[in-house]
Amino acid sequence: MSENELEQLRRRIDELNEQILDVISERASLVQKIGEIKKQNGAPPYDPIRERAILDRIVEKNQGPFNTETLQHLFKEIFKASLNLQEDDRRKGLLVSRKRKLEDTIIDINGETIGDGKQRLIAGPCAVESYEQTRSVAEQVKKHGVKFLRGGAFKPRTSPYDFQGLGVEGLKILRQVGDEFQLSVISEIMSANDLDAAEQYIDIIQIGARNMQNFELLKAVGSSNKPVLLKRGLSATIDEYMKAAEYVFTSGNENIILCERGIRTFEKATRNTLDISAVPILKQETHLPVFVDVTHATGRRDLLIPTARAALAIGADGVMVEVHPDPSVALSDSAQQMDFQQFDAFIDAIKPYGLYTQA
Ligand SMILES: [Mn+2]
Repeated sequence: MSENELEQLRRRIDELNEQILDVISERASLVQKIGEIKKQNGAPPYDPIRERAILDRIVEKNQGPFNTETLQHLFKEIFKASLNLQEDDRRKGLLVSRKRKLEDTIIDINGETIGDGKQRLIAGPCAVESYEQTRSVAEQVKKHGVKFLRGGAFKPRTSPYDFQGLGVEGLKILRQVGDEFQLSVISEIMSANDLDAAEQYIDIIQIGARNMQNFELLKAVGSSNKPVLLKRGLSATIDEYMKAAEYVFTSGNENIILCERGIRTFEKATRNTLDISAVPILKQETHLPVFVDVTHATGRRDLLIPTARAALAIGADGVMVEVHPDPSVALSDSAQQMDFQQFDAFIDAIKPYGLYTQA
């Protein structure tokens, strides 16, 4: 074979590569168009029966030199890449996506706003244990110009033998104390059966990490007119988290606050691993406000100040922490709740980092 002939063959290969590029690009555009039509018809992007038929046709037409397996593999890769394009398009299509709404969602709760650039605090005991306990925490929260009081009434506990919360009685206590101190109150529900009571007594309904993919519950709170604070699941990816929020949104409730609360990793130095980069990612990918629950993310009192500062610095719309009059005897999360003195120091330490409070 002469040098000249080799050059010629190589030029031909270059031409063919360009043709292959043109052809697979055209194919990809067609797949995108098909994806659009399927979306309008509510059909799933992946159609295994059609894919099998296409592969069979290719095998039939094959005259070598590739064997069937190699050819099928090559085409499967092209199919996969095209399908990924459709998935990307669908993700951009989520109603919670920034691509669908450029402006930030701002949520008005009794005249206080969340998501408008002011960085807020939600504070309160892990669990509502009694009227006196909740009232004493509310007094501290109020003292610091914080407007949102949290408190668990239905507690999702790892062990069934642990304190399960006061239930509806706890919600009533929160309401009473909230009214007394003009605070908006937030509490978790774990079942759609408790939605009526929640709507009656609280201002923001929390969906906990363990229920992030409880789709029936998401749909139920999606039909409520109360704002929802949706915590990220223990092992949820950002994509899964966004889709969970989409359930609430498409059920009719657009007032959703996202809350990063740490994810499960191999690390044992903290209770969970705070995924701090999730905050700017969620702010970019969605138009929803994003909070950081530093108490559950770390499980460590000594890390509350640095992680809260990090959350504010990275652009979170707010921080959530737990405060208890006497954490050592708290019925839940006693290792990470702050006492009142620690809460004073916490507020002083994070105020210079942008925390918004009212005099
Ligand atoms: Mn807790």
